[in-house]
Amino acid sequence: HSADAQRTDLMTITRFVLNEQSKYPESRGDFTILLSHIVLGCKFVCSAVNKAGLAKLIGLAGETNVQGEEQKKLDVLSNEVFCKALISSGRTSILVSEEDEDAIFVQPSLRGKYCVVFDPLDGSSNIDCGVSIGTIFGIYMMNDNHEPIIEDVLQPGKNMLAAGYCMYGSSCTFVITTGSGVNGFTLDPSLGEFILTHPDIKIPKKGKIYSVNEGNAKNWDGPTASYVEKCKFPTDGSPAKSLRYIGSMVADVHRTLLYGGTFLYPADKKSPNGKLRVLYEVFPMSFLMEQAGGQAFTGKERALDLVPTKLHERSPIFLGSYDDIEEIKALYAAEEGK
Ligand code: P6P
Repeated sequence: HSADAQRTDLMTITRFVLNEQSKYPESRGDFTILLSHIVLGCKFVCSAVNKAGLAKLIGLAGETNVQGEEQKKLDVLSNEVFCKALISSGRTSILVSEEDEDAIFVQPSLRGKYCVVFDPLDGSSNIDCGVSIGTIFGIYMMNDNHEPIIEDVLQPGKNMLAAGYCMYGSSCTFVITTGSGVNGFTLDPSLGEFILTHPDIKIPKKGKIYSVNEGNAKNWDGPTASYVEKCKFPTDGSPAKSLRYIGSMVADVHRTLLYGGTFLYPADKKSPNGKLRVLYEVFPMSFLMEQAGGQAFTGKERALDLVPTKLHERSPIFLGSYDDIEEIKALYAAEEGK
């Protein structure tokens, strides 16, 4: 391609998804319509997050704004935007949000064949210091056209049709899998379009980075403690690994996907199931990792094989480069064998 040709051959997320859809002639475009509503939600949240800092300056966020209206907290606002966007798409029947204790059952006139699980603004405690945060989502097909019930959402992660995240950082990056690889798009604010910037992302087979909150070290179990020890004091003469921990899952996972290595939120004595939620944090990130050639492990089993029994249940998670996760699995297997 000449530079001009590349510049004019803009692969937008809309074109990309339509190309995907054309692979399924029988498709009626429902998924494409659903995804376009998710993308719209991300564009809105991106704009709101970028203004949050300014809003703080002019007294908008958290207090009453110049019009005397109560400024909504960003995570509440994001949740409302995604719920409205998903319901109005007419392609969903059940929504599960990190912000809502109960599932949302869409009114019959707007029901569609998908269930969407999402964290509208993961890591929102980091907003005020400008650390990257993100939206995480997963999409299931309804079991069949009966009256929607909660069991339609309590499916193992391996049943997910699609998963992704949108990271609100120095740029707005949308990463998605629909089961045939992982692709990354960057928002061009001048066009208001997500442009394909990271085609067919593959995670390095091994990495030089580990990512975990070392502050929990005193509560870790044996295998986790042994793995982290090996990262810091390798016994095979290899160089020690670097620790990178942002404390915002989308940012830590995005770095792991692009640079390789591992991201861990292990179980510990205080939280036997770790901290991260199965449906809208563990499953989507595990699906992406496997599609990029990596692995995702709970300490007991492949993360996507887990069958959730409650909407907001948690699970320990070890995800990242294929070979690095093999090491962790071996440490847990040895522990089992004792
Ligand atoms: P800790 C943010 O609150 C979050 O849910 C994830 O985004 C992040 O990976 C994790 O919690 C950080 O938890 O206990 O290390 O502060």
